[in-house]
Amino acid sequence: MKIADAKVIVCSPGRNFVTLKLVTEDGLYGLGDATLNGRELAVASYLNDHVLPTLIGADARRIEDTWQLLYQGAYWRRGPVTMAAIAAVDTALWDIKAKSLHVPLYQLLGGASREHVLVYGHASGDGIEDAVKAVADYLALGYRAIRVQCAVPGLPGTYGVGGGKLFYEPAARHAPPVNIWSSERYLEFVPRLFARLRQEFGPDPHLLHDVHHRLTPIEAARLGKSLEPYHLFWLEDPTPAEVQARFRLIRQHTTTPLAVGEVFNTIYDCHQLLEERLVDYIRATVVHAGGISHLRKIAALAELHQVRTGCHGATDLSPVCMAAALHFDLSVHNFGIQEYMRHSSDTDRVFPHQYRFEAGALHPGNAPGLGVDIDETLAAQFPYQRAYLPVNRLQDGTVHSW
Ligand code: EZ4
Ligand code: CO
Repeated sequence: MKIADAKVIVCSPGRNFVTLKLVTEDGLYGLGDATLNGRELAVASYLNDHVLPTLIGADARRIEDTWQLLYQGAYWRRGPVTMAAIAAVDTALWDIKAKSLHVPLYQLLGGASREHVLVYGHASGDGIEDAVKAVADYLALGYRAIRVQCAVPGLPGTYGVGGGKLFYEPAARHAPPVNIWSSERYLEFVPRLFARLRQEFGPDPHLLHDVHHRLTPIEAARLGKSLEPYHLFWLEDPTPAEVQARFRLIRQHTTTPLAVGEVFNTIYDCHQLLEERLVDYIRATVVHAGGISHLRKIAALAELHQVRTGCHGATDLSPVCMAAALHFDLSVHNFGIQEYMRHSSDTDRVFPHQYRFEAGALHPGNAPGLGVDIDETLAAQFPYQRAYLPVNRLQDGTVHSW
């Protein structure tokens, strides 16, 4: 079963997506997501200029061997561009293998470990009462777990405030938007937000919050401690994780569960966090962490240390990645939760998919392979548009993590 054709499809049905399509000599094809928000064409070039010429004629059945060849064979290791490209190849090969065996992918990953996959949605507001209303709307849609972000009084453009839509779109065309940040104001505000939410909704709904890498470890410790009465499902990315040992300090001070890793691209980014049990959920996902093959290794290490998965699933991860993540989520024993931001209707039309939302959960469906396709004719009607993620500055102008 040789790979006969390979192409990268770049389209922008509401936002940019990079999709790899591998076709075998038997006429089967597989898809892989290669989208890296704000740096899309770098991955497209990595695939087109360097990887795809080496894949033509290769055996599509040798998934692990291909992964090792692309990882070790490049000599230059890790990094988001490389790993997104490898992820796309890996995902497309798993799609092909499952299609060739006429089974949904999760059957090849050990079969279903659960009936469906618990997901969380994104509620946000320009003020506390707006956020309360947004959470009520999500509960009415059947969600049982909800991430809540809210504009911090006195700060323009707080992360995660989506303007009442079911998705939050941070990337903007032409130039990076500039947000303004104050950790002092944020730390004073967030406990009041969650106090109000628990007062309104009681103990049942799972509530999550994303700090988006903005605090120092001791500030994060203070926030975790002050949120303990409101028992969050998780507090996400409290501090940047390039230095994994930073999380020891946070851990010494709070029992609020921590989730980290949406920007991780290999097991080497998180082995210490897992081995020292410094986090409770690992957020690495298919497209940015080397595909299904590598993500399974991360999950296996996490399982050893009682850390559960919580795959990234924002709108910039395409329906191809979402489908792949759902097969993974359904199969691994230590699944925790899946992020699920809805896509625009144009995106859903370009990527017809089998996965379905019901009662706060998703199921990947039982079509052979990933259960997701791409309408290439329609995709061609949405050409690439350069876009940038925002940048963040403190009130005095200093650059800060966005
Ligand atoms: O900002 O995916 O938890 N979700 C997130 C996302 C990220 C975007 C970046 O491309 O933090 O919304
Ligand atoms: Co996040």
